[in-house]
Amino acid sequence: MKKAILSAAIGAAVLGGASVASAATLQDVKSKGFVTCGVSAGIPGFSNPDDKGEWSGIDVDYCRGIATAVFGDPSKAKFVALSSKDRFPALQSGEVDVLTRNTTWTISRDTSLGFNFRTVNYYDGQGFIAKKGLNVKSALELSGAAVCVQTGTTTELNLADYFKTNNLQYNPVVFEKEADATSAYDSGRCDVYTTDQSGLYAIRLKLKNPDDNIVLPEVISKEPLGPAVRQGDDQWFDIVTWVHYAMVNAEELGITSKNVDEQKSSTATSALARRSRSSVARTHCGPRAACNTHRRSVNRPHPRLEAERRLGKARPPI
Ligand SMILES: N[C@@H](CCC(=O)N[C@@H](CS)C(=O)NCC(=O)O)C(=O)O
Repeated sequence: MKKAILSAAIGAAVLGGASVASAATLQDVKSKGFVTCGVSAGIPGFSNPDDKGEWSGIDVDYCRGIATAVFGDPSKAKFVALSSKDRFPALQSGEVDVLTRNTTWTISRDTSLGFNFRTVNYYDGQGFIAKKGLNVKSALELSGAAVCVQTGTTTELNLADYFKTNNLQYNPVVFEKEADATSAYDSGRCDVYTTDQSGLYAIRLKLKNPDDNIVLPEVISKEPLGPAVRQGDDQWFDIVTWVHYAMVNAEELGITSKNVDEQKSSTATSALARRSRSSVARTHCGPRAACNTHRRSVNRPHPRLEAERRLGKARPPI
């Protein structure tokens, strides 16, 4: 993992002068010797344990990124599998230090539940999966359907809105655990299953006959997913936020776990110089003219950073 920039991220956050009271999570994490992240129990691509209990996925990588920022060691990340319903109490109570779990950034979670979100790492949207044998081509043909859905989600609320708006009847079959919802759908207890589209494709992999199932074309909601922390701990919030940006920037600069040490020991200091040696630059800068065009764009302020500078803080999506 991108140790150099992740260490720089935490350095900046700590030197930023956070008060002792607001440093609670970092101190707790340091005293116990690992960071605890709340993740989904098994959504391939986000967080999924293999037969040996080894986790993988983007949410797992985020947690390892935070562990690297704090300890310089990605193995100091521990994962707690949380159902949709359990994830918020787990963060509120301190059972986990951060939710790096496919969780939609909403106004109520950001305000009344007492959490802070600042970055989106996956733009999702809710959809439906159906058995091909049902011969349904559109969600608008689902009137009267039994719909498997997981409780404690935005999914449940969007489902009600969508069917009401379109004057359709439905029977919700509600589960607390994703595994139970998936097997109920697979065994034919529901006609369709609804969740974020990413989740539908992940769940399809777990079905007995994945190819017998089709994801319908409608995307009925906007689900910006991102990490969440408890309100009231600015220092920890900054660390989690800048782990995100460090990883985005590393990707833009072509810094990977394989070349980070080489990049770190280099005498060149500017992002421009780093980029010119990165694989991104080598791929894109063949002829000199093309490189020059590329470099001019690198010298301009990044639109996102420029917008954030003007706003003072990134605005959450509505
Ligand atoms: N993005 C929605 C839904 C997220 C969600 O929890 N999806 C389910 C279905 S894919 C899930 O991840 N379940 C995994 C689990 O409970 O372990 C939300 O934040 O409410």
